[in-house]
Amino acid sequence: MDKIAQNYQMACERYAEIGVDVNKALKKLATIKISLHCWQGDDVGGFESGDGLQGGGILATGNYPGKARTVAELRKDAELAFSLIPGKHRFNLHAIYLENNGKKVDRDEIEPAHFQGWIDWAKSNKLGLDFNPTYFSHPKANAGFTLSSADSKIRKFWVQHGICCRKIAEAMGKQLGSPAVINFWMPDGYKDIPVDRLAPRKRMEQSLDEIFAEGNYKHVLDAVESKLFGIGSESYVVGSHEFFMGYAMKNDKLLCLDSGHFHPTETISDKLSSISLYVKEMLLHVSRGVRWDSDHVVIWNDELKAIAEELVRNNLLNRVHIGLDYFDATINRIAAWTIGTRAMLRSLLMALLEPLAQMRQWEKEGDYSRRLAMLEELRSMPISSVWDYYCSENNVPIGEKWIEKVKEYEKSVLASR
Ligand code: RNT
Ligand code: ZN
Repeated sequence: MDKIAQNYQMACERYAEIGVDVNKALKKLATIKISLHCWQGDDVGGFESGDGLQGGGILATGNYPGKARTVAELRKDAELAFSLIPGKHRFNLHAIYLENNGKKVDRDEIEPAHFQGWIDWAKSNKLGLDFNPTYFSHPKANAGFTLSSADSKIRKFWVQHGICCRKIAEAMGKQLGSPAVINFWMPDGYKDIPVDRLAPRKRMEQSLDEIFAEGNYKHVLDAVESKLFGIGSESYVVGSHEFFMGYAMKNDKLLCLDSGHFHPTETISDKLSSISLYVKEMLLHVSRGVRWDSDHVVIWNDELKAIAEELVRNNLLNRVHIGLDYFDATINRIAAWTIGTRAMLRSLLMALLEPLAQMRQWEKEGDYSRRLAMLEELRSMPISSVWDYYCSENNVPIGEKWIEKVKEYEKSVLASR
């Protein structure tokens, strides 16, 4: 028996002592798909015109060399990331990642054909696809309002964009045999104090209603994402948490919770159980807020652990779609994908390795001492032996060895970009 298998054996015995079946946990883990966000690969630039990220209340900082400049490069980079992450997952595209063959195609004209290359690529890589309309980096978004614009021409333009995007998502979901989650996030808001907080929200509601009234799609899951504030929308964001929670509940949509979109001490982990009572499905944008920024690379911290615990403990894994959302341009972008996804999966594994029934029993009986003691002990149980075994079974590098693969690629491919 090799070392990995030996350590795994010992870990299984240790977990069995506290009543946890490791094999069962790994079987469950293998069914969980994470949606990797394409935009970490090129700092949210897209392939519309080559001008890169503009406005929209989000900002990618850093200029680490080697970012993907073409669809082909982005696919190659993503393939490397997927080869370093155990399991089969999904890829999450934005509308600005279309293939337009050098011709300008405006956002209200995009079609499934512009994403057929992505669909074919996903099929051959056994990936699911998710999608997002892009309501930023566009002259018609410069005034700070899109779907809630008071200018009816602008509002109509963006409604049409939403309609086009749902058609594209339907093509993705249908051809790949797995529904595409399409997430609506609009940056609309004011830098300074507005005197009419209601009118833009009414227009936003109307626009969304118009978009969702079009088409009867069977392979699309519509999600709406809230935000507290953005760069340039510090005082007011039209699509606040209350706005979108209400919209999702009323219209039977998925509510998207981005972990970087709340007050600094407010966590999304505590929201999942409550929201699960009122909306059927949710989308997560797992991210990491740091001071004003909502988009640092996800790491295995307490909030990530807590999110995974809530999903597992409340049996939400089949109702919550897990996507990642961050963009760091100061480190290797493939490393950024890999670090965040491996952290998410390890958190889920840790949550699956809890003696839940036992801890719930203690809680019911009021034995909070045992509950707290076990929660502490669980942190240093041999999860890494289980994780290493899982990686080896899935033919991906063990431990920190994946970094070497990224470094080799950096020398052989990224250096010449
Ligand atoms: C922005 C939102 C949104 C974007 C992506 C690119 O604050 O989180 O989800 O990050 O759509
Ligand atoms: Zn987000």
